[in-house]
Amino acid sequence: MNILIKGGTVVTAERSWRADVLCADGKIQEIGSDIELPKGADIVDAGGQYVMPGGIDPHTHMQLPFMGTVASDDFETGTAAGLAGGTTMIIDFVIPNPQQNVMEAYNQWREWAEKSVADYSFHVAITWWDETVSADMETLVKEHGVNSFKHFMAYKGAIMADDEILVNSFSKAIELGAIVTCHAENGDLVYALQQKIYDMGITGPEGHPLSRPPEVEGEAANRAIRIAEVLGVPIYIVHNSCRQSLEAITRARNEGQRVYGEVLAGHLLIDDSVYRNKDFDFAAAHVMSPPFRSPDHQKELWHGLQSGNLQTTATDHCCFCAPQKAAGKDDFRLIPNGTGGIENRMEVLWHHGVSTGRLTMNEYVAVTSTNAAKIFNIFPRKGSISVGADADIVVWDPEAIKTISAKTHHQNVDYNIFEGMEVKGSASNTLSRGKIVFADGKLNVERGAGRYVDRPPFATYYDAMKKRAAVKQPTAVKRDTRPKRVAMKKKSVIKR
Ligand code: DUC
Ligand code: ZN
Ligand code: ZN
Repeated sequence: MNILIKGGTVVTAERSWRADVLCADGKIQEIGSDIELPKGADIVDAGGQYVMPGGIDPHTHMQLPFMGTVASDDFETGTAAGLAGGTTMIIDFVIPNPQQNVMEAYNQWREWAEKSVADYSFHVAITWWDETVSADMETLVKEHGVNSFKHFMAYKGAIMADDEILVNSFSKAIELGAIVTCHAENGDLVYALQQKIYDMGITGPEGHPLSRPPEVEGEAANRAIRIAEVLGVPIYIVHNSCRQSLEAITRARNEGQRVYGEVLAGHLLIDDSVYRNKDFDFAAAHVMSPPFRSPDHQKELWHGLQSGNLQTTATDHCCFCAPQKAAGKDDFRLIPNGTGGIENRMEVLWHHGVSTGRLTMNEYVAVTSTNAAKIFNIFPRKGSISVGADADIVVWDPEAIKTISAKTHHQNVDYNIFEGMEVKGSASNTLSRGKIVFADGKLNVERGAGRYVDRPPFATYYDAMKKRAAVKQPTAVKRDTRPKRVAMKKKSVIKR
């Protein structure tokens, strides 16, 4: 089926211009003025609207088995909710249990994701280390289109990666041409603080942010960045929530290090007062890690996005319903960590980013789509409106007004962290590889239509880095260890 998107303004990360866009066989076939409607093609009237690359959410956890339960949005419902909000691709995470064979976990996640209705890819978490993990990293990069490995510096006793694992995994990643990513929180500190706060008698959700102060995040971000610096590997810090981790990123970037930072829509727009709400269900619904922060941190995060020190926006979409959250009714440490947001990221960022003047439309496209495509090496196939790119497109109505609510959202969860927020601007039509999957407020998706997206390694950059690293290696000092007498004798021989 061919689709002609007619009369809109195309907005990319670089520029905006009036053009029609013709999609055929899942790709963008032509961009130009007054393209004639091909025979049999459908038309999308984009008059007065913007035609942008579909959103890429580089950080989601669909149906994640976590903290004794499983995230409620699976790959089908979660990717469908994304399409309803203009997000056409996710990068989710394979998270092996410690000691679990990494390829086994990868294959398990691939199977779970087969029901996706939008395109997807996987970062793979390194949660333990031995020679088989190293070999599996190689197989994943060389044969399965994985170019990013994730490290949880928190969740001690479960999936936490200590410094030894970071060093081993980062070293392997640079060898393979992969990027490393980190959830930056000092897991030992979190563990100790959780115990201390619980022992003080603070057992409710208000204990959650107290056990994970910003310093815990800043320390871990800085540590990971410095380890990456020494080993020469590019690093991406996920869900920066505070000034401290942003400072660590900014400092390293100013020094010329290849460091990237992600911020969640939730961290930009929701503050830590939610944890002091007396209603357990409400407060627990907001328990995620790192936690929501005070407004002064939020202001810094916006500045990070505006300055370019943070390049991507995500959601960490990982939903748990009230009965699941109730596991931590008497102990905040047992509340499953996670919140949703994939359906609303594009609209809340437009409303609070573009409409407030914090971001230009082109910057908006960069931080919601294009930068993620570039950092994870799938640009221009994804994240662009260009001939030959996948026709993952959102037609954006800047005048549409809606109030976000769990009553009307498509996410499979019983609350919405943006509940009651009125936004102006939202997706009117979403195209996934050239098919209209959302229009007139309705989804029209097909289970299993989403495709796995291979992400090749970063060969050129890494070859250069390896050469630079080789030059930087200290050369061994050659010493004449022979007894002095012999050396003297030789000297005299040479003289003659
Ligand atoms: N943080 C969450 O809140 N949930 C899933 C994993 C994570 O790091
Ligand atoms: Zn995380
Ligand atoms: Zn996450």
